[in-house]
Amino acid sequence: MKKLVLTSLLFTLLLLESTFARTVEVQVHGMTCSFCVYSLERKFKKMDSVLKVDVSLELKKIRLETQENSPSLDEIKKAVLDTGFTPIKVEVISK
Ligand SMILES: [Cu+2]
Repeated sequence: MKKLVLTSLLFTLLLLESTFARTVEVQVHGMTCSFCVYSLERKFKKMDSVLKVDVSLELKKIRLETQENSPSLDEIKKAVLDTGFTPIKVEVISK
């Protein structure tokens, strides 16, 4: 019984690990209101490899939880540009 619990716990941890493979933060120029936030959220939510989107108007930052190697940092930059904003800095926070 104990072994089963440990095994399932380990499995859950592994699953979480692969679900949140990478956190990326993007500093964005040009965000001024909640519509800006909404359009960026919508853009990234459409991407299959993006698991979680968090846009902060206050910090002018997008925080993404993505798959390990996708989307590429260039694709992230392009998505921000396509939405009408300027990506100032794209960095991988954790992997
Ligand atoms: Cu706006």
